[in-house]
Amino acid sequence: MISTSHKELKAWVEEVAALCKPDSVHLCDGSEEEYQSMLQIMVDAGLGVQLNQEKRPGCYLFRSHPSDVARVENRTFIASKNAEDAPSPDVWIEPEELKATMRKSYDGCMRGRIMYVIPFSMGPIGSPISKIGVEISDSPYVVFNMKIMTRIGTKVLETLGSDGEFVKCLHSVGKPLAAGEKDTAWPCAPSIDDKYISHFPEERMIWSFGSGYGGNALLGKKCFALRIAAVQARDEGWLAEHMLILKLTDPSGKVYYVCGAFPSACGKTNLAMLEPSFPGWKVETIGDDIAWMKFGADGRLYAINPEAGFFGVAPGTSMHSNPNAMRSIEKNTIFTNVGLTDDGDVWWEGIGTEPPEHLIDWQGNDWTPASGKLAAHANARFTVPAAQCPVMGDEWEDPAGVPISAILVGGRRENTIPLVNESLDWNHGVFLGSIMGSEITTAAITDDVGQVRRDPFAMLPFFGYNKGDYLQHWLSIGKKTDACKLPKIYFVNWFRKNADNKFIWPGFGENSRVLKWIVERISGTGKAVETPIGNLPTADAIDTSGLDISNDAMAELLQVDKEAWLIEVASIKENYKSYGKALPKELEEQLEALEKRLS
Ligand code: SAT
Ligand code: MN
Repeated sequence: MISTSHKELKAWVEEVAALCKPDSVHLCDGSEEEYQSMLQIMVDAGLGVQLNQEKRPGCYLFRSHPSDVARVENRTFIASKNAEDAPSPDVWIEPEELKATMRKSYDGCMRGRIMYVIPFSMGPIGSPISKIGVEISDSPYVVFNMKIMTRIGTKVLETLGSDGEFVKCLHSVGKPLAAGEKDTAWPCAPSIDDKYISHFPEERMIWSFGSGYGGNALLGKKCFALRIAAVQARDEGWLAEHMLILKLTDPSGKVYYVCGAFPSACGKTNLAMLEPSFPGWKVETIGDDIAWMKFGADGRLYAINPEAGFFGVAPGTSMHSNPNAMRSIEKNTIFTNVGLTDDGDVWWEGIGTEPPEHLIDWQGNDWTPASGKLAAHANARFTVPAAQCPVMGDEWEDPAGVPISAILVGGRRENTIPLVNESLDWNHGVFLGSIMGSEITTAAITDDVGQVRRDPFAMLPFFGYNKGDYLQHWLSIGKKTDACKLPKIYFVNWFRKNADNKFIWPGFGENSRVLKWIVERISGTGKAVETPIGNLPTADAIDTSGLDISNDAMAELLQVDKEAWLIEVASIKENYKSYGKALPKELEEQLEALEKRLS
Protein backbone atom coordinates (compact mmCIF):
# COMPACT_ATOMS: atom_id res chain seq x y z
CA MET A 1 0.00 0.00 0.00
CA ILE A 2 2.65 2.56 0.98
CA SER A 3 6.31 1.85 0.88
CA THR A 4 7.91 2.22 4.30
CA SER A 5 10.00 -0.03 6.50
CA HIS A 6 8.12 1.26 9.54
CA LYS A 7 5.84 -1.67 10.43
CA GLU A 8 3.67 0.24 12.92
CA LEU A 9 3.10 3.06 10.43
CA LYS A 10 2.30 0.64 7.63
CA ALA A 11 -0.14 -1.30 9.77
CA TRP A 12 -1.85 1.90 10.93
CA VAL A 13 -2.22 3.23 7.36
CA GLU A 14 -3.71 -0.11 6.29
CA GLU A 15 -6.10 -0.16 9.23
CA VAL A 16 -7.29 3.40 8.51
CA ALA A 17 -7.69 2.69 4.80
CA ALA A 18 -9.78 -0.41 5.57
CA LEU A 19 -12.01 1.68 7.82
CA CYS A 20 -12.31 4.88 5.76
CA LYS A 21 -12.38 3.14 2.34
CA PRO A 22 -10.75 5.80 0.14
CA ASP A 23 -10.47 5.28 -3.63
CA SER A 24 -6.67 5.43 -3.34
CA VAL A 25 -3.82 6.24 -0.99
CA HIS A 26 -1.12 8.84 -1.68
CA LEU A 27 2.05 9.07 0.41
CA CYS A 28 3.15 12.72 0.34
CA ASP A 29 6.79 13.28 -0.61
CA GLY A 30 6.59 16.96 0.35
CA SER A 31 8.08 18.14 -2.94
CA GLU A 32 7.39 21.46 -4.60
CA GLU A 33 5.91 19.60 -7.63
CA GLU A 34 3.48 17.77 -5.41
CA TYR A 35 2.43 21.04 -3.77
CA GLN A 36 1.96 22.85 -7.09
CA SER A 37 0.09 20.01 -8.72
CA MET A 38 -2.35 19.69 -5.82
CA LEU A 39 -3.12 23.39 -5.96
CA GLN A 40 -3.56 23.20 -9.72
CA ILE A 41 -5.96 20.26 -9.47
CA MET A 42 -8.12 22.22 -7.03
CA VAL A 43 -8.10 25.37 -9.17
CA ASP A 44 -8.93 23.35 -12.32
CA ALA A 45 -11.85 21.75 -10.50
CA GLY A 46 -13.12 25.19 -9.47
CA LEU A 47 -12.49 24.48 -5.80
CA GLY A 48 -9.99 27.32 -5.32
CA VAL A 49 -9.00 30.59 -6.99
CA GLN A 50 -5.58 31.48 -8.31
CA LEU A 51 -4.98 35.15 -7.48
CA ASN A 52 -3.54 37.72 -9.88
CA GLN A 53 -0.06 36.32 -10.45
CA GLU A 54 1.45 39.75 -11.04
CA LYS A 55 0.10 41.18 -7.81
CA ARG A 56 0.28 38.01 -5.70
CA PRO A 57 2.54 35.44 -7.34
CA GLY A 58 2.01 31.91 -6.07
CA CYS A 59 -1.06 32.95 -4.09
CA TYR A 60 -4.43 31.18 -3.90
CA LEU A 61 -7.78 31.81 -2.27
CA PHE A 62 -10.10 29.22 -0.74
CA ARG A 63 -13.55 29.78 0.72
CA SER A 64 -14.85 27.54 3.46
CA HIS A 65 -18.36 26.34 4.10
CA PRO A 66 -20.11 28.96 6.28
CA SER A 67 -20.52 26.35 9.03
CA ASP A 68 -16.80 25.62 9.12
CA VAL A 69 -14.89 28.79 9.92
CA ALA A 70 -12.96 28.30 13.17
CA ARG A 71 -11.84 25.90 15.86
CA VAL A 72 -14.80 24.19 17.54
CA GLU A 73 -14.02 24.31 21.24
CA ASN A 74 -17.28 22.67 22.29
CA ARG A 75 -16.52 19.67 20.06
CA THR A 76 -12.94 19.27 21.33
CA PHE A 77 -12.42 16.25 23.55
CA ILE A 78 -9.61 14.95 25.74
CA ALA A 79 -10.19 11.23 26.11
CA SER A 80 -7.76 10.34 28.88
CA LYS A 81 -8.23 7.01 30.61
CA ASN A 82 -9.19 8.70 33.87
CA ALA A 83 -11.70 11.54 33.89
CA GLU A 84 -9.63 13.46 36.47
CA ASP A 85 -6.74 13.68 34.01
CA ALA A 86 -8.81 15.71 31.56
CA PRO A 87 -8.68 19.54 31.71
CA SER A 88 -12.34 19.68 32.76
CA PRO A 89 -15.24 17.20 33.02
CA ASP A 90 -17.06 18.68 30.00
CA VAL A 91 -14.27 17.79 27.54
CA TRP A 92 -13.86 14.22 28.74
CA ILE A 93 -15.26 11.09 27.10
CA GLU A 94 -14.17 7.58 27.97
CA PRO A 95 -11.66 6.71 25.21
CA GLU A 96 -13.13 3.38 24.08
CA GLU A 97 -16.62 4.85 23.99
CA LEU A 98 -15.40 7.82 21.93
CA LYS A 99 -13.52 5.53 19.54
CA ALA A 100 -16.60 3.38 19.04
CA THR A 101 -18.69 6.46 18.20
CA MET A 102 -16.06 7.88 15.88
CA ARG A 103 -15.40 4.57 14.11
CA LYS A 104 -19.01 4.69 12.93
CA SER A 105 -18.38 8.15 11.46
CA TYR A 106 -15.08 7.09 9.88
CA ASP A 107 -16.57 3.95 8.31
CA GLY A 108 -16.53 4.65 4.56
CA CYS A 109 -16.02 8.40 5.11
CA MET A 110 -13.33 8.69 2.41
CA ARG A 111 -15.29 7.00 -0.40
CA GLY A 112 -14.66 8.77 -3.69
CA ARG A 113 -11.60 10.52 -2.25
CA ILE A 114 -7.83 10.15 -2.06
CA MET A 115 -6.38 9.37 1.36
CA TYR A 116 -3.19 11.39 1.85
CA VAL A 117 -0.49 10.21 4.24
CA ILE A 118 1.55 13.20 5.42
CA PRO A 119 4.69 12.52 7.47
CA PHE A 120 5.62 15.77 9.26
CA SER A 121 8.12 17.11 11.73
CA MET A 122 7.25 19.67 14.38
CA GLY A 123 10.54 21.53 14.67
CA PRO A 124 13.60 21.29 12.44
CA ILE A 125 13.97 17.73 11.11
CA GLY A 126 16.27 15.79 13.41
CA SER A 127 16.45 18.40 16.23
CA PRO A 128 16.51 16.81 19.69
CA ILE A 129 13.58 19.07 20.60
CA SER A 130 11.52 18.13 17.50
CA LYS A 131 8.80 15.48 17.28
CA ILE A 132 7.37 13.58 14.35
CA GLY A 133 3.73 13.07 13.44
CA VAL A 134 1.92 11.43 10.56
CA GLU A 135 -1.37 12.96 9.48
CA ILE A 136 -3.78 10.93 7.40
CA SER A 137 -6.28 13.25 5.70
CA ASP A 138 -8.72 13.19 2.81
CA SER A 139 -8.31 16.93 2.25
CA PRO A 140 -5.84 18.23 -0.34
CA TYR A 141 -6.25 21.67 1.29
CA VAL A 142 -4.81 20.13 4.47
CA VAL A 143 -1.84 18.74 2.54
CA PHE A 144 -0.69 22.05 1.10
CA ASN A 145 -1.35 23.93 4.32
CA MET A 146 0.63 21.30 6.27
CA LYS A 147 3.42 21.72 3.70
CA ILE A 148 3.60 25.40 4.71
CA MET A 149 2.97 25.05 8.44
CA THR A 150 5.28 22.09 9.13
CA ARG A 151 8.12 20.21 7.44
CA ILE A 152 6.60 17.32 5.51
CA GLY A 153 7.63 14.47 3.26
CA THR A 154 10.28 11.89 2.47
CA LYS A 155 13.00 13.35 4.70
CA VAL A 156 10.71 13.03 7.71
CA LEU A 157 9.95 9.43 6.85
CA GLU A 158 13.68 8.72 6.59
CA THR A 159 14.27 10.30 10.00
CA LEU A 160 11.47 8.17 11.43
CA GLY A 161 13.33 5.07 10.27
CA SER A 162 11.79 1.66 10.86
CA ASP A 163 10.86 2.08 14.52
CA GLY A 164 10.79 5.81 15.34
CA GLU A 165 8.03 7.26 17.51
CA PHE A 166 5.30 9.28 15.88
CA VAL A 167 1.97 10.86 16.81
CA LYS A 168 -0.94 9.34 14.89
CA CYS A 169 -3.14 12.10 13.49
CA LEU A 170 -6.26 10.98 11.65
CA HIS A 171 -8.39 13.55 9.87
CA SER A 172 -11.41 13.37 7.60
CA VAL A 173 -13.62 16.17 6.35
CA GLY A 174 -16.48 13.71 6.80
CA LYS A 175 -18.02 13.98 3.35
CA PRO A 176 -17.74 10.83 1.21
CA LEU A 177 -18.58 11.15 -2.48
CA ALA A 178 -21.03 8.81 -4.18
CA ALA A 179 -20.06 7.47 -7.61
CA GLY A 180 -20.13 10.40 -10.05
CA GLU A 181 -20.95 12.96 -7.34
CA LYS A 182 -19.26 16.32 -7.92
CA ASP A 183 -17.22 17.65 -5.01
CA THR A 184 -18.14 20.92 -3.31
CA ALA A 185 -15.62 23.72 -2.77
CA TRP A 186 -15.39 22.99 0.94
CA PRO A 187 -16.57 19.52 1.92
CA CYS A 188 -17.25 19.04 5.63
CA ALA A 189 -19.89 17.69 8.00
CA PRO A 190 -22.03 20.82 8.35
CA SER A 191 -23.79 19.84 11.56
CA ILE A 192 -21.75 20.79 14.60
CA ASP A 193 -22.80 17.60 16.39
CA ASP A 194 -21.07 15.52 13.72
CA LYS A 195 -17.70 17.19 14.27
CA TYR A 196 -15.13 15.74 16.66
CA ILE A 197 -11.67 16.99 17.55
CA SER A 198 -10.51 14.17 19.79
CA HIS A 199 -7.28 13.57 21.66
CA PHE A 200 -6.11 10.33 23.22
CA PRO A 201 -3.21 11.59 25.34
CA GLU A 202 -1.96 8.23 26.64
CA GLU A 203 -1.77 6.89 23.09
CA ARG A 204 -0.40 10.17 21.70
CA MET A 205 -3.17 10.05 19.13
CA ILE A 206 -5.55 12.53 17.50
CA TRP A 207 -8.82 11.77 15.70
CA SER A 208 -10.49 14.66 13.92
CA PHE A 209 -13.72 14.38 11.95
CA GLY A 210 -16.06 16.72 10.10
CA SER A 211 -14.12 19.99 9.81
CA GLY A 212 -11.54 21.18 7.30
CA TYR A 213 -10.64 24.47 8.98
CA GLY A 214 -7.47 25.59 10.76
CA GLY A 215 -6.62 23.88 13.99
CA ASN A 216 -9.45 21.37 13.52
CA ALA A 217 -7.71 19.96 10.47
CA LEU A 218 -4.05 21.04 10.49
CA LEU A 219 -3.39 18.62 13.30
CA GLY A 220 0.27 19.53 13.83
CA LYS A 221 -0.71 22.87 15.32
CA LYS A 222 -2.98 23.05 18.39
CA CYS A 223 -3.87 19.34 18.59
CA PHE A 224 -0.31 18.03 18.49
CA ALA A 225 2.06 20.91 19.26
CA LEU A 226 -0.05 22.03 22.24
CA ARG A 227 -2.49 19.41 23.56
CA ILE A 228 -0.55 16.19 22.92
CA ALA A 229 2.88 17.82 23.29
CA ALA A 230 1.83 19.26 26.66
CA VAL A 231 1.36 15.71 27.90
CA GLN A 232 4.70 14.63 26.43
CA ALA A 233 6.29 17.71 28.01
CA ARG A 234 4.83 16.89 31.42
CA ASP A 235 6.11 13.31 31.21
CA GLU A 236 9.54 14.33 29.88
CA GLY A 237 10.19 17.51 31.92
CA TRP A 238 9.81 20.32 29.39
CA LEU A 239 7.21 22.91 28.30
CA ALA A 240 4.89 23.02 25.26
CA GLU A 241 3.33 26.47 25.27
CA HIS A 242 1.04 28.81 23.36
CA MET A 243 3.76 31.45 23.03
CA LEU A 244 5.48 33.64 20.49
CA ILE A 245 9.28 33.75 20.49
CA LEU A 246 11.08 36.97 19.60
CA LYS A 247 14.68 38.05 19.41
CA LEU A 248 15.60 41.48 20.69
CA THR A 249 18.95 43.11 19.93
CA ASP A 250 19.97 46.24 21.85
CA PRO A 251 22.13 49.03 20.37
CA SER A 252 25.30 47.43 21.76
CA GLY A 253 24.49 44.22 19.87
CA LYS A 254 23.48 42.22 22.90
CA VAL A 255 20.79 39.66 22.08
CA TYR A 256 17.85 38.55 24.24
CA TYR A 257 15.18 35.97 23.45
CA VAL A 258 11.71 36.48 24.87
CA CYS A 259 8.61 34.25 24.85
CA GLY A 260 5.08 35.58 25.25
CA ALA A 261 1.74 33.97 26.07
CA PHE A 262 -1.35 35.95 25.05
CA PRO A 263 -4.92 34.81 24.45
CA SER A 264 -6.26 35.22 20.92
CA ALA A 265 -6.97 38.77 19.72
CA CYS A 266 -4.15 40.25 21.80
CA GLY A 267 -1.76 40.78 18.89
CA LYS A 268 0.67 37.90 19.34
CA THR A 269 1.71 37.84 15.69
CA ASN A 270 2.02 41.64 15.70
CA LEU A 271 4.33 41.55 18.73
CA ALA A 272 6.44 38.76 17.25
CA MET A 273 7.08 40.87 14.12
CA LEU A 274 7.16 44.28 15.74
CA GLU A 275 9.11 47.24 14.37
CA PRO A 276 10.65 48.95 17.41
CA SER A 277 10.18 52.67 17.75
CA PHE A 278 13.80 53.30 18.80
CA PRO A 279 16.81 53.65 16.59
CA GLY A 280 19.42 50.98 17.24
CA TRP A 281 17.02 48.37 18.60
CA LYS A 282 15.96 45.41 16.54
CA VAL A 283 13.18 42.85 16.92
CA GLU A 284 13.30 39.64 14.92
CA THR A 285 10.88 36.75 14.82
CA ILE A 286 11.54 33.18 15.91
CA GLY A 287 7.90 32.08 16.22
CA ASP A 288 4.44 33.64 16.47
CA ASP A 289 2.24 31.01 18.13
CA ILE A 290 3.90 28.01 19.79
CA ALA A 291 7.10 27.48 21.77
CA TRP A 292 8.62 24.21 22.93
CA MET A 293 11.14 24.79 25.70
CA LYS A 294 13.66 22.31 27.04
CA PHE A 295 16.58 22.63 29.41
CA GLY A 296 19.98 22.88 27.78
CA ALA A 297 23.18 21.43 29.25
CA ASP A 298 23.84 24.85 30.85
CA GLY A 299 20.58 24.69 32.85
CA ARG A 300 18.81 27.39 30.82
CA LEU A 301 15.53 26.93 28.96
CA TYR A 302 15.93 26.77 25.18
CA ALA A 303 12.97 27.30 22.88
CA ILE A 304 12.20 26.17 19.37
CA ASN A 305 9.31 27.18 17.17
CA PRO A 306 7.84 23.79 16.21
CA GLU A 307 6.09 25.32 13.21
CA ALA A 308 7.41 26.33 9.80
CA GLY A 309 4.75 28.85 8.82
CA PHE A 310 2.24 31.38 10.06
CA PHE A 311 -1.50 30.77 10.13
CA GLY A 312 -2.40 34.38 10.82
CA VAL A 313 -5.70 36.22 11.17
CA ALA A 314 -6.09 38.47 8.11
CA PRO A 315 -8.66 41.05 9.29
CA GLY A 316 -6.91 43.87 11.11
CA THR A 317 -3.54 43.05 9.57
CA SER A 318 -2.24 46.19 7.86
CA MET A 319 0.93 48.16 7.18
CA HIS A 320 0.19 49.93 10.47
CA SER A 321 -0.56 46.95 12.72
CA ASN A 322 1.96 44.54 11.21
CA PRO A 323 4.03 45.70 8.23
CA ASN A 324 6.23 42.59 8.34
CA ALA A 325 3.23 40.27 8.08
CA MET A 326 2.03 42.31 5.07
CA ARG A 327 5.47 41.92 3.44
CA SER A 328 5.45 38.18 4.22
CA ILE A 329 2.20 37.55 2.36
CA GLU A 330 3.10 39.21 -0.92
CA LYS A 331 3.69 35.80 -2.54
CA ASN A 332 3.30 32.01 -2.08
CA THR A 333 0.45 32.43 0.37
CA ILE A 334 -2.81 30.54 0.82
CA PHE A 335 -5.67 32.86 1.77
CA THR A 336 -8.85 31.47 3.28
CA ASN A 337 -12.14 33.38 3.62
CA VAL A 338 -10.85 36.83 2.61
CA GLY A 339 -12.47 39.11 0.01
CA LEU A 340 -11.46 38.84 -3.67
CA THR A 341 -11.10 42.14 -5.55
CA ASP A 342 -12.06 42.53 -9.20
CA ASP A 343 -8.37 42.63 -10.17
CA GLY A 344 -7.68 39.29 -8.50
CA ASP A 345 -6.16 40.56 -5.27
CA VAL A 346 -7.23 40.18 -1.64
CA TRP A 347 -8.99 42.63 0.68
CA TRP A 348 -10.20 42.49 4.25
CA GLU A 349 -11.55 44.77 6.95
CA GLY A 350 -8.69 46.64 8.59
CA ILE A 351 -6.23 46.08 5.74
CA GLY A 352 -5.65 49.83 5.74
CA THR A 353 -6.89 50.64 2.22
CA GLU A 354 -10.28 51.99 1.20
CA PRO A 355 -12.87 49.30 0.49
CA PRO A 356 -13.11 48.67 -3.26
CA GLU A 357 -16.39 49.55 -4.96
CA HIS A 358 -17.00 45.88 -5.62
CA LEU A 359 -15.54 42.55 -4.63
CA ILE A 360 -16.50 38.93 -4.07
CA ASP A 361 -16.93 38.29 -0.37
CA TRP A 362 -15.74 35.26 1.63
CA GLN A 363 -18.96 33.43 0.83
CA GLY A 364 -18.51 33.94 -2.91
CA ASN A 365 -21.17 36.64 -3.25
CA ASP A 366 -21.04 40.10 -4.79
CA TRP A 367 -20.13 42.68 -2.18
CA THR A 368 -20.10 46.48 -2.08
CA PRO A 369 -19.37 48.80 0.85
CA ALA A 370 -23.14 49.26 1.09
CA SER A 371 -23.75 45.52 1.59
CA GLY A 372 -23.54 45.89 5.33
CA LYS A 373 -21.73 42.56 5.53
CA LEU A 374 -18.15 41.55 6.16
CA ALA A 375 -16.07 41.11 3.02
CA ALA A 376 -13.73 38.78 4.90
CA HIS A 377 -14.78 36.46 7.69
CA ALA A 378 -13.51 37.69 11.08
CA ASN A 379 -11.39 34.51 11.33
CA ALA A 380 -10.13 34.66 7.73
CA ARG A 381 -6.53 33.49 7.54
CA PHE A 382 -3.30 33.56 5.60
CA THR A 383 -0.98 30.55 5.54
CA VAL A 384 2.57 31.57 4.68
CA PRO A 385 6.06 30.07 5.03
CA ALA A 386 7.86 31.66 7.98
CA ALA A 387 10.96 31.99 5.80
CA GLN A 388 9.13 34.71 3.84
CA CYS A 389 8.94 36.99 6.86
CA PRO A 390 11.59 39.68 6.28
CA VAL A 391 12.50 39.83 9.98
CA MET A 392 12.95 36.13 10.75
CA GLY A 393 15.92 35.74 13.06
CA ASP A 394 18.73 33.73 11.44
CA GLU A 395 18.55 31.13 14.20
CA TRP A 396 14.81 30.41 13.87
CA GLU A 397 15.60 26.91 12.61
CA ASP A 398 18.53 26.26 14.94
CA PRO A 399 17.97 22.69 16.18
CA ALA A 400 19.39 23.66 19.57
CA GLY A 401 16.75 26.37 20.07
CA VAL A 402 17.36 29.81 21.60
CA PRO A 403 17.98 30.54 25.32
CA ILE A 404 15.01 32.35 26.85
CA SER A 405 15.62 35.34 29.14
CA ALA A 406 12.05 36.47 29.76
CA ILE A 407 8.50 35.20 29.47
CA LEU A 408 5.64 37.64 28.99
CA VAL A 409 2.11 36.77 30.03
CA GLY A 410 -0.87 39.02 29.52
CA GLY A 411 -4.38 39.60 28.37
CA ARG A 412 -6.78 42.34 27.42
CA ARG A 413 -7.67 44.22 30.60
CA GLU A 414 -9.27 47.66 30.71
CA ASN A 415 -8.42 48.20 34.36
CA THR A 416 -6.47 46.97 37.39
CA ILE A 417 -3.55 45.30 35.55
CA PRO A 418 -0.66 47.72 34.96
CA LEU A 419 1.28 48.10 31.72
CA VAL A 420 4.04 45.83 33.00
CA ASN A 421 4.78 44.03 36.26
CA GLU A 422 7.85 41.95 37.03
CA SER A 423 7.26 38.80 39.05
CA LEU A 424 9.07 38.50 42.39
CA ASP A 425 10.28 34.96 41.67
CA TRP A 426 9.36 31.88 39.59
CA ASN A 427 6.37 30.79 41.69
CA HIS A 428 5.00 34.33 41.68
CA GLY A 429 5.47 34.35 37.90
CA VAL A 430 3.50 31.11 37.58
CA PHE A 431 0.83 32.72 39.75
CA LEU A 432 0.66 35.68 37.34
CA GLY A 433 0.40 33.22 34.44
CA SER A 434 -2.46 31.47 36.20
CA ILE A 435 -4.51 34.66 36.64
CA MET A 436 -4.04 36.21 33.21
CA GLY A 437 -7.02 36.62 30.94
CA SER A 438 -9.25 39.04 29.10
CA GLU A 439 -12.47 40.84 29.81
CA ILE A 440 -15.45 39.32 28.06
CA THR A 441 -16.65 41.91 25.56
CA THR A 442 -19.44 39.97 23.93
CA ALA A 443 -21.59 37.37 25.57
CA ALA A 444 -24.94 35.77 25.11
CA ILE A 445 -25.52 36.33 28.81
CA THR A 446 -25.00 40.06 29.27
CA ASP A 447 -24.12 39.52 32.93
CA ASP A 448 -20.83 38.09 31.74
CA VAL A 449 -19.75 41.25 29.93
CA GLY A 450 -16.89 42.85 31.83
CA GLN A 451 -16.15 39.62 33.71
CA VAL A 452 -12.65 38.32 33.34
CA ARG A 453 -12.23 35.07 31.45
CA ARG A 454 -9.09 33.72 33.06
CA ASP A 455 -6.94 31.95 30.54
CA PRO A 456 -3.85 30.52 32.28
CA PHE A 457 -0.83 30.98 30.00
CA ALA A 458 -3.35 31.38 27.12
CA MET A 459 -3.81 27.61 27.27
CA LEU A 460 -7.47 27.39 28.21
CA PRO A 461 -8.54 25.95 24.82
CA PHE A 462 -5.33 23.89 24.55
CA PHE A 463 -4.84 21.99 27.78
CA GLY A 464 -4.08 18.36 27.09
CA TYR A 465 -4.48 17.33 30.72
CA ASN A 466 -5.78 18.57 34.07
CA LYS A 467 -5.24 22.34 34.33
CA GLY A 468 -4.20 22.17 38.00
CA ASP A 469 -1.61 19.51 37.16
CA TYR A 470 -0.47 21.76 34.33
CA LEU A 471 0.23 24.63 36.74
CA GLN A 472 1.94 22.15 39.08
CA HIS A 473 4.18 21.17 36.17
CA TRP A 474 5.13 24.83 35.67
CA LEU A 475 6.03 25.06 39.37
CA SER A 476 8.12 21.90 39.12
CA ILE A 477 10.07 23.32 36.15
CA GLY A 478 11.23 26.10 38.48
CA LYS A 479 12.87 23.53 40.75
CA LYS A 480 14.85 21.84 37.98
CA THR A 481 17.56 24.50 37.69
CA ASP A 482 19.19 27.42 39.54
CA ALA A 483 16.76 30.28 40.07
CA CYS A 484 19.11 32.70 38.30
CA LYS A 485 19.01 30.59 35.13
CA LEU A 486 15.23 30.68 34.84
CA PRO A 487 13.58 33.23 32.56
CA LYS A 488 11.97 36.13 34.44
CA ILE A 489 8.20 36.30 34.09
CA TYR A 490 6.49 39.62 33.27
CA PHE A 491 2.77 40.39 33.35
CA VAL A 492 1.96 42.92 30.61
CA ASN A 493 -1.24 44.68 29.56
CA TRP A 494 -1.36 46.88 26.45
CA PHE A 495 -5.11 47.44 26.78
CA ARG A 496 -5.70 49.73 29.80
CA LYS A 497 -8.48 52.27 29.20
CA ASN A 498 -9.06 55.70 30.72
CA ALA A 499 -12.27 57.25 32.04
CA ASP A 500 -13.23 58.17 28.45
CA ASN A 501 -13.03 54.49 27.44
CA LYS A 502 -9.93 55.19 25.29
CA PHE A 503 -6.78 53.05 25.24
CA ILE A 504 -4.09 54.83 27.27
CA TRP A 505 -1.13 53.04 25.74
CA PRO A 506 -0.57 53.30 21.95
CA GLY A 507 0.49 49.64 21.60
CA PHE A 508 1.88 48.07 18.39
CA GLY A 509 5.48 49.23 17.71
CA GLU A 510 5.50 51.25 20.92
CA ASN A 511 5.37 48.02 22.92
CA SER A 512 9.10 47.90 22.22
CA ARG A 513 9.42 50.52 24.99
CA VAL A 514 8.21 47.92 27.48
CA LEU A 515 10.51 45.27 25.99
CA LYS A 516 13.37 47.71 26.44
CA TRP A 517 12.62 48.09 30.16
CA ILE A 518 12.38 44.33 30.53
CA VAL A 519 15.82 43.67 29.08
CA GLU A 520 17.21 46.56 31.12
CA ARG A 521 15.89 44.76 34.18
CA ILE A 522 17.51 41.53 33.05
CA SER A 523 20.85 43.22 32.45
CA GLY A 524 20.58 45.01 35.82
CA THR A 525 20.12 48.64 34.72
CA GLY A 526 16.31 48.94 34.67
CA LYS A 527 14.77 50.84 37.57
CA ALA A 528 11.85 49.36 39.50
CA VAL A 529 9.90 49.78 42.73
CA GLU A 530 8.62 46.88 44.74
CA THR A 531 4.84 47.01 45.15
CA PRO A 532 2.36 44.55 46.68
CA ILE A 533 1.72 43.05 43.23
CA GLY A 534 5.30 42.84 41.95
CA ASN A 535 8.13 45.05 40.69
CA LEU A 536 6.87 47.97 38.62
CA PRO A 537 8.90 50.45 36.57
CA THR A 538 9.68 53.69 38.40
CA ALA A 539 7.89 56.76 37.00
CA ASP A 540 10.75 57.53 34.59
CA ALA A 541 11.95 54.00 33.85
CA ILE A 542 9.97 53.44 30.65
CA ASP A 543 11.57 55.40 27.84
CA THR A 544 8.85 57.63 26.37
CA SER A 545 11.14 59.81 24.27
CA GLY A 546 9.44 60.85 21.07
CA LEU A 547 6.10 59.52 22.28
CA ASP A 548 3.14 61.80 22.84
CA ILE A 549 1.99 60.54 26.22
CA SER A 550 1.47 62.60 29.38
CA ASN A 551 3.04 61.89 32.76
CA ASP A 552 -0.47 61.46 34.14
CA ALA A 553 -1.22 58.77 31.58
CA MET A 554 2.02 56.97 32.44
CA ALA A 555 1.17 57.19 36.13
CA GLU A 556 -2.25 55.70 35.42
CA LEU A 557 -0.67 52.85 33.44
CA LEU A 558 1.66 52.05 36.31
CA GLN A 559 -0.53 52.61 39.34
CA VAL A 560 -1.44 49.90 41.81
CA ASP A 561 -5.05 50.47 42.77
CA LYS A 562 -5.42 48.53 45.99
CA GLU A 563 -9.22 48.59 45.97
CA ALA A 564 -9.30 47.20 42.44
CA TRP A 565 -6.72 44.56 43.34
CA LEU A 566 -8.77 43.39 46.32
CA ILE A 567 -11.70 42.89 43.94
CA GLU A 568 -9.28 41.04 41.67
CA VAL A 569 -8.22 38.80 44.56
CA ALA A 570 -11.86 37.89 45.24
CA SER A 571 -12.37 37.08 41.57
CA ILE A 572 -9.22 34.92 41.47
CA LYS A 573 -10.42 33.05 44.57
CA GLU A 574 -13.65 32.29 42.74
CA ASN A 575 -11.77 31.15 39.66
CA TYR A 576 -9.38 28.99 41.70
CA LYS A 577 -12.38 26.99 42.95
CA SER A 578 -12.74 25.58 39.43
CA TYR A 579 -9.47 23.66 39.94
CA GLY A 580 -10.89 21.60 42.79
CA LYS A 581 -8.27 19.63 44.66
CA ALA A 582 -5.83 19.88 41.75
CA LEU A 583 -5.05 23.52 42.59
CA PRO A 584 -1.36 23.65 43.55
CA LYS A 585 -0.81 24.63 47.18
CA GLU A 586 1.92 27.06 46.12
CA LEU A 587 -0.59 29.09 44.12
CA GLU A 588 -3.04 29.26 47.00
CA GLU A 589 -0.13 30.56 49.08
CA GLN A 590 0.71 33.14 46.41
CA LEU A 591 -2.86 34.39 46.48
CA GLU A 592 -2.88 34.62 50.29
CA ALA A 593 0.45 36.43 50.28
CA LEU A 594 -0.84 38.91 47.70
CA GLU A 595 -3.93 39.62 49.77
CA LYS A 596 -1.76 40.20 52.82
CA ARG A 597 0.55 42.56 50.99
CA LEU A 598 -2.44 44.56 49.77
CA SER A 599 -4.05 45.03 53.17
O1 SAT B 1 -7.29 27.51 13.92
S1 SAT B 1 -6.07 27.55 14.74
O2 SAT B 1 -6.30 26.78 15.96
O3 SAT B 1 -4.96 27.00 14.03
C1 SAT B 1 -5.71 29.13 15.13
C2 SAT B 1 -6.42 29.59 16.35
O4 SAT B 1 -7.63 29.47 16.44
O5 SAT B 1 -5.74 30.12 17.25
MN1 MN C 1 -2.73 30.59 18.78
